[in-house]
Amino acid sequence: MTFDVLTIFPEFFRGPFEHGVVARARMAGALDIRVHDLRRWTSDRHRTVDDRPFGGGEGMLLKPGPVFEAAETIWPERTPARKIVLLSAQGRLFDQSVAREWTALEGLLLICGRYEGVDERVAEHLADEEISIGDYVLSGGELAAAVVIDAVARLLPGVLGNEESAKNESFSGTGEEIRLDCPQYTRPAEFRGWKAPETLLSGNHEEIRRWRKLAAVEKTRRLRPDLLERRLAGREVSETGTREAQ
Ligand code: 9D3
Repeated sequence: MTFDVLTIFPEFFRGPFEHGVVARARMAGALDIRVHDLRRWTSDRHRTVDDRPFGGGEGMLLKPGPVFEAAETIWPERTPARKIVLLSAQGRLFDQSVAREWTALEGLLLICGRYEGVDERVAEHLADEEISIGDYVLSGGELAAAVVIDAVARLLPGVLGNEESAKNESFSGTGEEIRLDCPQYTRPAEFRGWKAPETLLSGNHEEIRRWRKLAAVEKTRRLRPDLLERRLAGREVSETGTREAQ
């Protein structure tokens, strides 16, 4: 799968994808990440990518011209297996079910918003989707693009060494068992007077299994009661523990 990123801060992406799972997957050829400097598609002396909003108001917006030109150069052809995504604070919420859906794509082109936003014609006439990673204010789409790439890339075949480990974790499982991972402990068995649960040291695998299930449900109730309430309310729930399109 190929990820193309369109940004006015291409240097931003040096760090996140040069380490860890994504870096190894890249070297193994399981995925490709190409970062493009939006200013490459400007033609004026100052390489202008922004302008003032019509009707007045604070701040500047990304102009549509360079964004459209860039997208049309990067992908001269549109196909259903290639999605153009605008990252913006107004977008539909990104979650694990969206990440899973996108693993089926051949390519994702991620457009990083900046300044006060992006000319709306990008959302209306260029992007297939407008996506936010959560209800908080970032200063631009770059961190969000890195989050989306990480979440999708690690689900691709051949990316995680262990194909199973992507499944047995928080936010997966069937609609019957929506809960977070259980609490986990490692050595030492006692640390600063705090003991690891005895059951986990007992070697009784049946008891360990029951303890883990109970501890996971309790922790979910404490930190994410919303995940359990969705289930009790009997609303339709996807394999990821998130509600599907309503
Ligand atoms: C505080 C400014 N806002 C109200 C006037 C609008 C606004 C403009 C630009 C809010 C955020 C941004 C920059 N954010 C993103 O481009 C962004 C984002 C985010 O802020 N939160 C969650 N996901 C994303 S994806 C892109």
